[in-house]
Amino acid sequence: MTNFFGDISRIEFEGADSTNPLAFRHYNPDEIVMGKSMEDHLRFAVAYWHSFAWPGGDPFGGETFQRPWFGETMELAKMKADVAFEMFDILNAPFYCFHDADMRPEGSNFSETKRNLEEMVDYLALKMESSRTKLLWGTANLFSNRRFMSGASTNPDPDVFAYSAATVKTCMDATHKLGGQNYVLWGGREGYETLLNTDMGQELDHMGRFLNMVVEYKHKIGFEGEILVEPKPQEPSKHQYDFDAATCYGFLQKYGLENEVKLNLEQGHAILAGHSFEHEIATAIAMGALGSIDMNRNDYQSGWDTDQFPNNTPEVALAYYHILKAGGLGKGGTNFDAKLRRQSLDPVDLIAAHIGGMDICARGLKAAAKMLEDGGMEDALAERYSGWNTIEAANMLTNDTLDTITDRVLAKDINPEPRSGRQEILENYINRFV
Ligand code: XLS
Ligand code: NI
Ligand code: NI
Repeated sequence: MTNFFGDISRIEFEGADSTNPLAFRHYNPDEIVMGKSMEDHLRFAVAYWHSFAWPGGDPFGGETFQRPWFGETMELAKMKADVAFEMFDILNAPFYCFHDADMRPEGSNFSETKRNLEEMVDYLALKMESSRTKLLWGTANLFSNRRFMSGASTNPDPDVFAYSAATVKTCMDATHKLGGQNYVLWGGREGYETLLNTDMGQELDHMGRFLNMVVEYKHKIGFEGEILVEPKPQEPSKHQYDFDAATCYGFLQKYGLENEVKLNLEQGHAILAGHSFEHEIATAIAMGALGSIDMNRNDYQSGWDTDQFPNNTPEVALAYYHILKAGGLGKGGTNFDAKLRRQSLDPVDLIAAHIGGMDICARGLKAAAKMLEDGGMEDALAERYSGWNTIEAANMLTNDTLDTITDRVLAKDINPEPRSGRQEILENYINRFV
């Protein structure tokens, strides 16, 4: 066993008045909120990559973290896994998520890389036997290695398409073996830098075919988790094909996958797309495609995917409001796809970041539940749309035609009067709960 975190022991819930920096003030896993424990609502997951594999670089400088497990050997990969499970235990984390590349060293060819992954999967399976932390999702890193610089399934080179397909198969096998509840595809470099060298229609067809093979394989191996795609508008590519929830849903429909694939929505990606997080969540819910969330935010000034831990209760509360109203996260969860700031070098910073994120989400969840229990927003909504409860209105959505509607407008001299949208009153209402 490693002892990276020294004498930091299991983080406990101590209540809102606690001044202990290493305690939860709001996240009380067993507390029942709307008939379900907080733990079961939130389903927190630690992201293996940012917490244990990210070296603290930015565009102007490299590694600041210098973790003892950095390096491409199996021995170091196992040390990294040991430290990861040490932290899962300290946080009492119900889930974690990984990319293949976070947990295994790259081999000299595909077959060695595959072997390394399989050996690490066995090692993780062993660790999971004595841990309560389960796998929320696995995914393949098809964007860091230079072979993927022009995309994975959308690469003009069919050998990269093949390499990517084989990689995703091994990652789906790994996820299945570790009991993963979902499998995620984020289109890292599935997009383009310039149309001067890009056949967009062909690339989209390749991506559609690729995702169809993923779904086929899921059924073949009996994987019962959800397949999720993760929208993001740009970065690393200038234009990414999975721009936002609506774009992804259109893509899924075009390739016949709308009943097979759902969405993993990330708060920071919503901001990059010029949306609010709740816009993306509400869009996915309207399409029946909500899968899971990555609850890491961006800096509003930098315009960059800064992947910060959440720290804004009102924002998080509105996200959970929509999720709770739609019946919850299902097999999904709340993944912290979040990085420390690069000056936060100490092991305790990693723990504190997660405590803060979990507490903010817990506050948001409780606020959202109170709003729903109070019912003020639903009443206001029901009232705003109440005109649709008449037979005449309902007929317009079923039997009517433009002709019959026009006849009615003329016969009844329909002359609509605008009504207030009451936005400020509703904003003040929300303020009572956050
Ligand atoms: C990057 C994405 C990535 C996915 C997993 O911006 O958020 O971390 O969640 O590949
Ligand atoms: Ni992201
Ligand atoms: Ni993400």
